[in-house]
Amino acid sequence: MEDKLRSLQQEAIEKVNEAQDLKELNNIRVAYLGKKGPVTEALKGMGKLSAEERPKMGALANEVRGAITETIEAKQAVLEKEAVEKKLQSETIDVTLPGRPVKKGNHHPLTMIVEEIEDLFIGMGYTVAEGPEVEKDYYNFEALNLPKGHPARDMQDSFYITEETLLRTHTSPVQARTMELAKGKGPIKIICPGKVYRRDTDDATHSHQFTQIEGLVIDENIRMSDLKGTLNVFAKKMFGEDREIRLRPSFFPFTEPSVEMDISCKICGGKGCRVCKGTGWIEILGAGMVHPNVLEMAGFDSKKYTGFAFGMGPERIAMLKYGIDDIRHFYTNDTRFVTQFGTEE
Ligand code: 2NL
Repeated sequence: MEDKLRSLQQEAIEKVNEAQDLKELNNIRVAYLGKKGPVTEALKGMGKLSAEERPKMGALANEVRGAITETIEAKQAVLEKEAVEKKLQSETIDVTLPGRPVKKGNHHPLTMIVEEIEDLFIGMGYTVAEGPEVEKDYYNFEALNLPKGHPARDMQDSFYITEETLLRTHTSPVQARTMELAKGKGPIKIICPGKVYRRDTDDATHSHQFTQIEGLVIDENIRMSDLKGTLNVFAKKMFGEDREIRLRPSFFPFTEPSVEMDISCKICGGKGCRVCKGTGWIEILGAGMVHPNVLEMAGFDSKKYTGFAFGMGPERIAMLKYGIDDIRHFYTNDTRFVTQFGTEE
């Protein structure tokens, strides 16, 4: 029995020393020291021994058990340390590695143009006003000197929802609402950006939904020269200090007199080219002095107050500024198009 216990001890210690991981070590512990293991079995068989041998063998069995346990504990400490080190190694983060690039989004070119125009007018003391896209016939047409039956409000050109409501065809109703809220008291100095809708067949230069920016100034003694000065500042800030402007007579139902503003063509310097269709000038916006009927309908005394208004299409301005040849690019959401214009976040 003594030999058996000694060889068990040696065998167990050898196996413990060869153990590769904690799981294997635990298996060895169960195999040698567990309830059904050989050491326990040997202790159970002590009953058969003589009275002198029993304490000797008992002490030996305890010594063997103690030696195996000690070796297992020592090995366990080593393996645990190894396991922690291995984990630390595998989870190490190399902070010197270059990061994965984060794809930055960028503003839509139309948003950029609209914000640029807004900022320009905010800089001249205007505030931004917004209003509903589903609009009353009254604010979209009637209040703007376009009574029922007027040719410019042809049913064919607008998206009517009911007889009295439609998708706004311009942002002017925002201005009509602002004037009404002012209850006949100036000044008003606003810029109105937003989506508008027309029943048009989409092609390179037409869209059934597009953007408009209109401006309105009402006060005592507002004159045509104020309009011209304002538009001149706008044109130069937007298109370059070397641009010239010219005003041509035009017609809008809500302004009298009405004008259209051109800027000198940057491409050819005024000599005439494809972009300006040989004229040396490019049309940018429409404007005029607010029609007395429009002022009166909104509750302003047209003898005391005068005003000017202007309207432009940001798509057209973006197309000119960035050389875009098809208005549909703005709405097809192709990121190859959108990402070409600056990289603001
Ligand atoms: C254009 C021309 C224009 C206006 C818009 C306006 C608004 C009120 C009163 C008077 Cl409430 N006028 N807006 C005036 C002249 C021209 O737009 O070609 N837009 C793209």
